[in-house]
Parts: sequence; structure tokens; C-alpha cells
Amino acid sequence: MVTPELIDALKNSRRVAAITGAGISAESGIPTFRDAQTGLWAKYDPMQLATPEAFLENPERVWNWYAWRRELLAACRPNKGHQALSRIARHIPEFQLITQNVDGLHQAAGSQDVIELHGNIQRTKCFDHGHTVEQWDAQQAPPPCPYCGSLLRPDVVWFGEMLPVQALQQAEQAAARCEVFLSIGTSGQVYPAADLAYQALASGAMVVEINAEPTPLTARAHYAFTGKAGDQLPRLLAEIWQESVPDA
Ligand code: BJW
Repeated sequence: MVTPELIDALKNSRRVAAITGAGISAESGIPTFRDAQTGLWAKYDPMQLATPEAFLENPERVWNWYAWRRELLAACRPNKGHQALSRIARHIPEFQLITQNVDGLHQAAGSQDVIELHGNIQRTKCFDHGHTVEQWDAQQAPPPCPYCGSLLRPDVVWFGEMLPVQALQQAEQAAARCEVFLSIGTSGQVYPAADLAYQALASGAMVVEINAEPTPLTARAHYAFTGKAGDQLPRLLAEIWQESVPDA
């Protein structure tokens, strides 16, 4: 329930941070990772697709899997959850959006200064030096880097890889400084991203979770709304700021 305390906190806070995960993009048609039937990891082994070791062992398999995911994404548009969040941000003096998603749908919905903790699937870099590359010879999978000849890979963060240092620092700062922290559509199982909500709690923030099912954070959150982000975020926007998300 949206209580007067929550309305007051969101209406009067200067600094609000939000972290999103795959759940917010699920209603756009992008599979999550850990949902039991439909999540990517129910069908594919992350250790064979989302680690540097997997890439070195079979670069073609990994390259083609990400090419397939980019194709899926090409047909997807931001949903009401992305749109509501971008509208909520406009009501708050310092709103920092942090996402684990690599799909760019927050930016497509108009969100600005999004911190991408796990990279972006639309960017490509080389394995050895991280050269950013925008064009390549599509005959090979993966193609070589035009600058150094090493193999190209998606600019996403795989298991065992460091998160982009500046992005993580900015996210930690936002979590530590905010008055309200929103955790939306994430299972909270992947670190260090999952730790941000606890850092916010430790700094005294009000923590609000919106997720389709309970997570390890639920019991610690001040408010936990169980449901779809595409329903819950427009509801918050409507109940707190009397604003609606227009139909697409
Ligand atoms: C809805 C909904 C709707 C559905 N509305 N909700 C501490 C403890 C234990 C382990 C570690 C630790 N620290 C580090 C680790 C290791 C590891 C890790 O966390 N492992 C755990 C899984 C055990 N972490 C790492 O390796 C990270 N790197 C690192 O720590 O480096 C340190 C280092 C130091 C020194 C040297 C070297 C390294 C990197 C993590 C990278 C994660 N990468 C991926 C793939 C990205 C690329 C790609 O897209 O392919 O990121 S894995 C995947 O999980 C992806 C996601 O961003 C991430 C999080 O998933 P998310 O978003 O939470 O999705 P789901 O599916 O899990 O949850 C969706 C939720 O939405 C569900 O709850 C649904 O119910 C809900 N939902 N529909 C609202 N409509």
C-alpha cells in the first residue's frame, strides 16, 4: 500500500536512487535471467556463455548468442515501467538511475545519466585491449579488432570480470547519499550490484522494492510491492504525482 509516509518521502526527498534489473524489461519481451521457466539461465548455461573463460574456449558460440540477443532486442520497445521511471525522475531534484540491464531501454524511454553497471549489449570491444569498435567484417564470428587483431566481444560484464570502476563508484555514492532507494525487477543475487540496496539501508535510506516475487531484500525493505514493474511504477506515479503514462 502506498502510505502517507511513502508519499511524503518520495515527494520531499532531494536525492533518490533506483537500481533496475531484468524484471523491468520483461514486459518489453526481453527474457530475464533467473525466472524458473522463461529465464535465460533456465535454457543456457551462464558458465558457457557469460564468462571470459567461455569466450576463450568457444568464441563463436558466445558471439552468436549475443548476436541472437541483439536481434531479440531490436524488436523490443520500452514499456510502461521504463516510461514511469523516467517521469518519476523529473519530479525529484537529484534522481540517479542505476541499471544492471544491458538493453538501453531506459535511455530509449528518456531516462538520462543512466549508470550501466553491466555494460551495454549494443557496444562492442576487443577482448585484449578493450578497443571500442563500431564496424566489423560480418563474415567472421567473432571478427578481429581492426586496431589490434584480437577478437571482438560484447561490451558487457561477465562473471568474474570487474564492473566499470567509475560506474560502480558513482552507484555506491548514490546509494550512500540517497534518502530513498528503489530496487526494481532484480533478484538481488548478483554482486556487487545486489549490495547497493544494503549500502543504502546502512546509510539510513528508506528502501522500496518492486518485484514480481520476493527476494533476499524483501524482508529488509521498508516497503515491498509484489507485482509487475509495468503496473507498480505507473501506480506510484499516479498516486504520488497524479501523472499517468500515456498509451504508446
Ligand atoms: C519482475 C518482472 C516484472 C520478472 N516486474 N519484476 C559476493 C557473493 C557471492 C558471489 C560474488 C560476490 N561478489 C562477486 C561475486 C561473483 C559474481 C556473483 O555475483 N555471483 C553470484 C551469482 C553468486 N559476481 C561477479 O562475477 C561480478 N564481478 C565481480 O564481482 O568482479 C569482482 C572482481 C574482483 C577482482 C577481479 C575480478 C573480479 C560480475 C557480475 C556480472 C553479471 N553479468 C550478467 C550478464 C551481463 C551480460 C548479459 O546480459 O549477458 O548480468 S549475469 C546477469 O545477472 C546479468 C544481470 O545484470 C545480473 C542480475 O540479474 P537480474 O537483473 O537481477 O535478473 P534476474 O533474472 O536474476 O531477476 C529478475 C527479477 O525480476 C526476478 O526476481 C523476477 O521475479 C523479477 N521480475 N518479471 C518486476 N514484470
